[in-house]
Amino acid sequence: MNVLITGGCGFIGSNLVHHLRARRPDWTLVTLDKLTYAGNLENLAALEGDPKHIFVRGNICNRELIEHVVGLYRIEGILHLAAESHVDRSILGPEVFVQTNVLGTQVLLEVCKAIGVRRFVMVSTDEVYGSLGPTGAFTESSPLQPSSPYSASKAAADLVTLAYGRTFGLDVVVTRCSNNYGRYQFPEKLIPLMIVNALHDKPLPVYGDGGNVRDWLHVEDHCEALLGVLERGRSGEVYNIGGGAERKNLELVRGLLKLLGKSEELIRFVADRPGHDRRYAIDPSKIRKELGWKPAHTFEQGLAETVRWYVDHPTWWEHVNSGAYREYFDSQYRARLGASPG
Ligand code: NAD
Ligand code: TDX
Repeated sequence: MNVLITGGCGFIGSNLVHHLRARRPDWTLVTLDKLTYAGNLENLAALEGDPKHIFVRGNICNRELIEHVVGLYRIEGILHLAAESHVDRSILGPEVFVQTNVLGTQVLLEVCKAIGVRRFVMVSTDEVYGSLGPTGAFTESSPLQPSSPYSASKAAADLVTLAYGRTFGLDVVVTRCSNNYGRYQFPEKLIPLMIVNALHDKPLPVYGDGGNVRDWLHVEDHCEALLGVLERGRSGEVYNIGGGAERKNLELVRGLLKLLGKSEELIRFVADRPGHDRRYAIDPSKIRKELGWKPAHTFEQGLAETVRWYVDHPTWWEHVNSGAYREYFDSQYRARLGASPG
């Protein structure tokens, strides 16, 4: 099978490329990525010289390019992960989120329609469902109530995808997963940011009271689920993918400090994220029942391995600890600290 992975130099995308290479060695994999601040070609360095892996630098909004790539490599399946993915950035500047996440997805769907790609998998997020109270979990039929410009753009892309299935008969599937963790995650997201800051004895900014809950999914488990959906998911369906590991942010940050042997005095409570969803939890019964998928990693073991990976690979992330990135993180931190009620 010839598969196009959009966003294949990002966190989940690059883990997915490696996962597919190991699980389906006879497939031809084409990675298409714009290489924004979040994309890193180094993540795929191990595939250099692999005749069955092709890298194309490009923007999913460029229809001519996408048409050329899909035609040239006779693409049969698309795993669509390219996106602007950080909620805080979507609050600072929503425009590019609509451009890439909504319009870019529609360009890909148009090309699938024009050229006849066999299957399109839209990788979405549980954030499209909004926020939960203290109990319950999102199912595939939970209403869409996105809170941030990021999650609204993902919800829009999901709906456009499903509409192309219904209206034009395209074979589309949408997946909605919970928070991923693992190697290659850009250190603006909670887990890697806290690790990098703690390693430099910098403050760890916890938003609000730290009581927000996320349901953590190991990126390898997510990749295995995506392979199952690509091969066996039912057309026109939505599949929720969750790790079954709900943790309060503060509890998680304390756990990270313990693993790193650092003091809890590094924790700083800062102003909350506007529109901050209180709790996410996924009911993964559908994908379990239909595709036999379940997570293979426990959170404790997966987190310890992730911490070890960041400790062992400072060259992968140290560029974010200086220059423009560090200035951005520090200015965000100062702004939140200044706005904090406590
Ligand atoms: P990421 O930010 O690490 O990677 C995104 C990749 O997309 C980067 O390599 C970037 O260069 C590329 N990209 C951005 N704009 C592009 C464009 N216009 N054209 C081509 N490439 C472009 O994101 P991630 O965390 O790996 O997330 C991957 C996907 O999974 C996203 O669609 C995201 O919404 C979704 N998702 C992520 C999580 C999570 O916990 N990280 C959870 C649920 C869903
Ligand atoms: O410095 C921080 N302090 C803090 O308390 C950061 C960066 C985050 N947080 C909190 C906010 C959230 O409650 O930690 C939680 C996780 O935050 P993020 O890592 O920014 O992830 P989240 O907003 O939950 O979104 C992630 O999961 C769903 C991904 O970034 C999305 O792409 C995905 O769709």
